[in-house]
Amino acid sequence: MIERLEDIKKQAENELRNAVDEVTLHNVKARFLGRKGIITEVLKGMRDVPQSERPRIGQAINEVKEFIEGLFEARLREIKEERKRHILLTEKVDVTLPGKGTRLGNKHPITQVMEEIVGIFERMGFEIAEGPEVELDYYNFEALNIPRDHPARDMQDTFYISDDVVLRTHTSPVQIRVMEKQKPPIKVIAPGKVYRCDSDVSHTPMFHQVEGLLVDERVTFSDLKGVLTQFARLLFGSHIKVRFRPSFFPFTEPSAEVDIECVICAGKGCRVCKNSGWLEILGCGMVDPEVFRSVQYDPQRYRGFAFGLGVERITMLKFGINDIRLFFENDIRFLKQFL
Ligand code: 2NL
Repeated sequence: MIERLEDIKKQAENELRNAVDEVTLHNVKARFLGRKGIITEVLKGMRDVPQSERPRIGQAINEVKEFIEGLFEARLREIKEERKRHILLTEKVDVTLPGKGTRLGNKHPITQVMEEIVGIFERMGFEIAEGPEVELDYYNFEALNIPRDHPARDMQDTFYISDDVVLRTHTSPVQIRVMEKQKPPIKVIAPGKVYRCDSDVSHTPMFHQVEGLLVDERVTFSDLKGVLTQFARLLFGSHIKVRFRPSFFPFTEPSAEVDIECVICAGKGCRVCKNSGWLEILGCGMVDPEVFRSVQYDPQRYRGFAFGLGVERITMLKFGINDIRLFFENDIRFLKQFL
């Protein structure tokens, strides 16, 4: 019996020392100490041991059990240590490597130019006004003296929500709403999205506009020329040449369009300026008395000037972009060129 125990002890020691992972180690332990293990088998053999021998044999069995348990715990610690050492050696981090770097985004070019334009007029003392994009036909057309048979009112040009509701085609209705609520002096700009049923290289169904309105007693066309000339110089540089060319709008009289010397060819004539040497940047004029009557202002007492510009068009001129659709494709390679 004692010899049998010596053999078991040697065999267990040999197997535990050779186990290189936790699973094998646990399996070895189970084979010797488990409920159906070798030691349990040996204990069953105690029946055949004479009474006088039992304490001695029992103690010997316990010693082997404790030896196996002790060695098992020791090996388990060794295997865990070894794995930790292996991880530290193979998975070490080189903290001196350069970082991945976070790429910064930037504002959309339209937003940048919109903010620049709004900023110029804010510094001149204009207040920002906002209003609904889904607008009553009354505010979008009727109050602006745009007649029922005007082409802008055609289904082909305007998105109709119903008979008397449209997507605003300009931000002028915002200014009509301001005049309805406030008495002169009025000095506002209305930036925002506008909608027209149109789509090609220079038109998209949604685009951005900035309109401006100044109303007071004794406002003149010279005031308009001064404000808009200064605006063009601040936006395109103080050297830029500006001209006012007669035009027509239903809501202003007289009306004009403002051109700057072509920024592409410096006035020599090219494709962009259609060989005229000039580029149109905005439309403007003195507020038509009919518009003042719509908002119950006395046209004898008050004068005003107004203007409107397309932000996409100005941005294309400023950055030399030839297709308006690039603004709406959101191709990161295009957008990140405008930092
Ligand atoms: C253009 C021309 C213009 C206005 C907009 C306006 C607004 C009120 C009264 C009178 Cl409330 N006028 N706005 C005036 C002249 C021209 O826009 O070419 N826009 C892109």
